[in-house]
Amino acid sequence: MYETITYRVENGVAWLTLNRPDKLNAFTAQMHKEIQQAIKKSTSSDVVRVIVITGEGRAFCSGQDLADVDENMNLGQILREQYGPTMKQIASCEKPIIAAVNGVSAGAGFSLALACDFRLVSEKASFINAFVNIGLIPDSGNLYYLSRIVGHAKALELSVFGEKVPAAEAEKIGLATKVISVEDWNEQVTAFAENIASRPTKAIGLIKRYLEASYHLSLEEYLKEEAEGQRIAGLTKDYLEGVTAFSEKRKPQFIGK
Ligand code: T3D
Repeated sequence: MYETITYRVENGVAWLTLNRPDKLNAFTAQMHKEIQQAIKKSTSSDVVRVIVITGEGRAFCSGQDLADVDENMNLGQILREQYGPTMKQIASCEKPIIAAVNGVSAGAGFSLALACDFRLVSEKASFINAFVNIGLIPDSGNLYYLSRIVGHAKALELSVFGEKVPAAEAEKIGLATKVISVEDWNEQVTAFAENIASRPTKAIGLIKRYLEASYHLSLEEYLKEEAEGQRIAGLTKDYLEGVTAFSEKRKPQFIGK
């Protein structure tokens, strides 16, 4: 069904793997379509409670396939028609999304990792804000997320120099949620994803929504929105289970509804 990604669901986790290893999983128009389809499918699924995006082979994603640029399109059009919709879909997805950064993550591949909610980083992975190395500006929401994650000064430095940030440095500056050794990679990524899948999915979606909203609203507007969010969370089965489990002094069994 897919040409440029693979997709499978196991134990509440949707595994979306970018699958163009010969090109270090560079983005093509087709890959954007397939990522968008897979996220849409995961969002509407009753069983998926977390999405993991990772890469096949030695890379996470090397950004735009530099051989797949249609010369009749300007770069703004490519961003508007391909990257923008992918990034917006990740941002608005009310299920948590983990970037399992298995190898190099460059250009828009870096932006993809930044747009996700968590970044699990292999000790052999690295990040490169490569845009400037070919005379472009960081795109696909890169500066928007990068400055929020590492701060203005570091975001500027990484973007102007376009140098490799190894995993250990990524952890130090807050880019990596966690750095994982190569030997423990599969086991620890799966354990992290399944841990998140066992949490109250609706509440996590609302946390994502309101954290993002907090950047754009006045406190007054925000508190109004937040009250609506809590009203919705208070109607979930997981809220009832959380409160019941607390009073019964046991661990809650959340079902994501
Ligand atoms: O449409 C638009 O342009 C607007 C949107 C822009 C968004 C962007 O993402 S712009 C930034 C695009 N990405 C880059 O500039 C990164 C290019 N790649 C690299 O700098 C390096 O490949 C890496 C640092 C990522 C990895 O280096 P290394 O030495 O480990 O691997 P390599 O030998 O350079 O690459 C291995 C193969 O993958 C090679 O193919 P070959 O020679 O074995 O047939 C290389 O050409 C291919 N490859 C790597 N990145 C891309 C790519 N092919 C197409 N597009 C790529 N982005």
